[in-house]
Formats: sequence, C-alpha cells, structure tokens
Amino acid sequence: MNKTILITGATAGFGRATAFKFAENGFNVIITGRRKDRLDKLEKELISRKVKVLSLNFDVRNRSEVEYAIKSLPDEWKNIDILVNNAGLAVGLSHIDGGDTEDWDRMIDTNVKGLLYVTKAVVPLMVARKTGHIFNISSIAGKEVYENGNVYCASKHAVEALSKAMRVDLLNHGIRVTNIAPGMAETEFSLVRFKGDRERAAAVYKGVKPLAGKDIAEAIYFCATLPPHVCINDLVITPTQQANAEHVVRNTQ
Ligand code: NDP
Ligand code: 8X3
Repeated sequence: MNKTILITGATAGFGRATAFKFAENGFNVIITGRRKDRLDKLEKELISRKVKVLSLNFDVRNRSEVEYAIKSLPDEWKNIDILVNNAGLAVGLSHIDGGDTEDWDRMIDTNVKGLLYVTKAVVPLMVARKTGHIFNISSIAGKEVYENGNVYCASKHAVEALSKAMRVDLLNHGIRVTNIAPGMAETEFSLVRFKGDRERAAAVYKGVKPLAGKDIAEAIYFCATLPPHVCINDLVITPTQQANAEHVVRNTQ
C-alpha cells in the first residue's frame, strides 16, 4: 500500500517540490495552502503521476480551519506517515525599533503557532499507529541571528526548539522528528519578504547559485526513506557559496 505524506505550503517553493518528489516515488500526497487555484492546478499535475492526491485549502494560522481540515479527512487519508511542516514566511527586513508589528504577527502566527496547530491535529493519528515522521522546516535563521532578521530569526529559533521538544515527547510513540535548516533558496520566499518587490527579491541571489526547492525535496526524501530505526535529527543545508547567514561569496561577473 502506498504511504501518505501531508505537506503544508505545497503551492510554491520547497513544499511544491516535495510534493512532486514524493508523488513521483509512489506516495499519496495531501497538499495544503491558501491559494486554491494553485492547489487545484497542482492536484491535476500530481494525479498524472498515478498517485492519489487530496488538497486541503486552509490557512495554518486559523486553528479551527486546521482542526476541521484534519478531523474531516476521509478514512483512507487518515494514515499519515509523513508530515512536512513547511508553510512559513519572512515579512520585512528591518532593525527591531523600525519593525512593523503586523509583520511580526504574521511571522509568529504562521511559523510558530501555525506549525503547532497542524502538529497538534496530525500527531494523534501518528500516535495511534505508533509510527510517523515529522519534518519541521526551520532555517539557518534558526541557528543564528543576522542584522534585521530579528523576529523571523526568533520564529525559526522557536521551530528549532519545537523540533527538539517533539523528538523527546514523541519518543515513546516511534515517531521520528527531523529538523531541516536551509540557507539561501530561490523560491517565492524573498518576493514575500519584500512584499512583491521583484528587484529587491532578485538582488538577494545576485552572483550566487542558490538552493532550489528540489534540493530540499531531495534531502527530505533521503531522510524519509532511511530504515525506520534511523532518524536524522537535524540537517543544515546551504548553497556552496554560503557558509552561514553572514558569509556569502558572490560572483562579480
Ligand atoms: P515560498 O514562499 O515559495 O512558499 C511558502 C509556502 O508556504 C507557500 O506554499 C504558501 O502557500 C505557504 N504559506 C505561507 N503562509 C501560509 C499560511 N498562513 N497558511 C498556509 N500556507 C501558508 O517559500 P519557501 O518554499 O522558500 O518556504 C518554505 C519554508 O522554508 C518556510 O517555512 C520558510 O521560512 C523556510 N525557509 C526558506 C528559505 C529560503 O531561502 N527560501 C530558507 C530557509 C527556510 P499559500 O501562499 O498558497 O498559502
Ligand atoms: C531563509 C534564509 O537567510 O533569509 O530562512 O534567513 S534567511
């Protein structure tokens, strides 16, 4: 029987690439996100990979929407083997004294509270079966802070703490927890951070070959398909041209 993966934020970037990677390898896929048009299109594309696809249209910040979506899963979709807590974003880039509190709320509500709501809804299904694998998509911003990154970095530090805490709390239930901490990756991330400013978003990756969604999808697939007694706890992945949040070497040509 095919295994099932649920991916939050599958309408773009890492989540979308992960959906393709697992569908191409015979997993049934639950895709989620806020943009219904994108979910519908992705569902059609994934079904052509000859797997089952279910799309759930909800905002991870809305606790009752999250609870309802998981509670109303048809029985054949309740055996979730892998949860990828990927939905997340950075909004804005400014010193703490110049920060926009609405941006702060969006980041904390999505990256921390949204991840918690989804986890709380899905974990009982894994506990009941004494098996499961949770991936939390953190960031190098969860390992260190950089100037202007303050609240985004704090939200990803929280994800790091939650990955460690989940691993401890779920130990008795045979559930693996893997924290993934990517560096610079060219997705819609910077476009969202800079509120649609394409020029500013493109400048982030100038002179660098950044990670792509499929690089992260490959890493998740590798961790997920190791023998069941093996759990990769934490994976930091950067482009070769990036050493950490501050040190990036850029081609000048
Ligand atoms: P994208 O912007 O390309 O994708 C983000 C995804 O998250 C979209 O599918 C979006 O879907 C979804 N999402 C955002 N907010 C919500 C919400 N409130 N409810 C439901 N879904 C939501 O970015 P990435 O793929 O790059 O980002 C994925 C994760 O990786 C994030 O957690 C990000 O912080 C992290 N990350 C990104 C890095 C990068 O450089 N790109 C590096 C390190 C970590 P929709 O808008 O349809 O809801
Ligand atoms: C995204 C990477 O460097 O903008 O998490 O924090 S960074």
